[in-house]
Amino acid sequence: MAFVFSSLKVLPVVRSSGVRFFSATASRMDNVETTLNPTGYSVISMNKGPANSLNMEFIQELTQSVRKAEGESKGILLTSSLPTIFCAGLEITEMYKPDMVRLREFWSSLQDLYLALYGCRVPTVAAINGHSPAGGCLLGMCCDYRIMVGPKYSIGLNETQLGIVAPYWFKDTMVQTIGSRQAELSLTLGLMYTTEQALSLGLVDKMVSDKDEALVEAEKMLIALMRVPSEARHVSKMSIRKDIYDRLSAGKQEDIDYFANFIVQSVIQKPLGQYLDALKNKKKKKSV
Ligand code: CO8
Repeated sequence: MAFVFSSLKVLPVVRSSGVRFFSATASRMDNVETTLNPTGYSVISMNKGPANSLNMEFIQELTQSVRKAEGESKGILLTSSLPTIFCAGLEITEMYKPDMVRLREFWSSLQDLYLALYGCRVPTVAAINGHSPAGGCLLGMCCDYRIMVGPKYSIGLNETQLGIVAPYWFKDTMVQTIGSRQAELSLTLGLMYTTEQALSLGLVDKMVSDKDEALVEAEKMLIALMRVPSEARHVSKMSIRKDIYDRLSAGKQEDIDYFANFIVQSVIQKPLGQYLDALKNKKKKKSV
């Protein structure tokens, strides 16, 4: 049995593994729950049913949560409150027949989330407890270490399967994670990998059998990272990540312009609409 501190009240929380997981409730937004663990790190849990798809408001909540956790705690554990989905990537309806003003703000918000997480000053570990396509995979790759539940879930940058193209900063982050050759194969084919495949490619660092185990392993890695002198750890991390981080920081506006012009082309809108229909029809097929 473990305990959750809520408004200074200690509340018991039972975990199926019996792991003692002490935490203090810090804040709750519409779709993001953040708890402060007494070990000193924040657990940021995405909770936007049914799939944690990233619409603009959710993205902004996540950025706020990451920045707050970075300022107020010693590390971040990113996970999902949903049972089988870590994050379904970008909310496709944000990009299909979009309102142009919102589209630009949506993309700017995503850039901010990326920069906040990718360059985060405190250690970040993703406990990927379900499917993690496209933008979900990106969130995982932004973290310093990835633990994924297997074997049944999938992860990858599948953008080309939707008829869209992973932006250069998605691509560069993947190249940095799994190397140029595998990233090229992965992006051109729009591959989704099983947890086992992702592990063998280095797309994730550890495979576990359930979420409780993922949380335990994530805590171990966070403690190890938190023990390293923080400035040296962060400067080392950014010495690897700086080029991608700086290129996007300096080129945000140009990237927004490119995205906004790209996404509205009929050659892009058409397959996107078809993909969206296929997603919706999947439910109808399941129910017959
Ligand atoms: N956007 C909107 N709705 C979604 C999304 C999404 N990304 N993913 C799932 N949903 C919805 C489904 O339509 C469904 O809605 P409803 O209940 O109303 O029918 C609900 O969420 C649940 O989905 P499923 O029934 O499919 O749930 P499953 O557990 O069977 O499957 C998956 C979960 C594997 C996550 C599956 O939903 C899936 O594959 N979703 C699509 C994921 C995807 O392809 N995302 C890519 C988005 S694009 C992106 O992130 C980067 C874009 C970069 C743009 C660059 C342009 C230049």
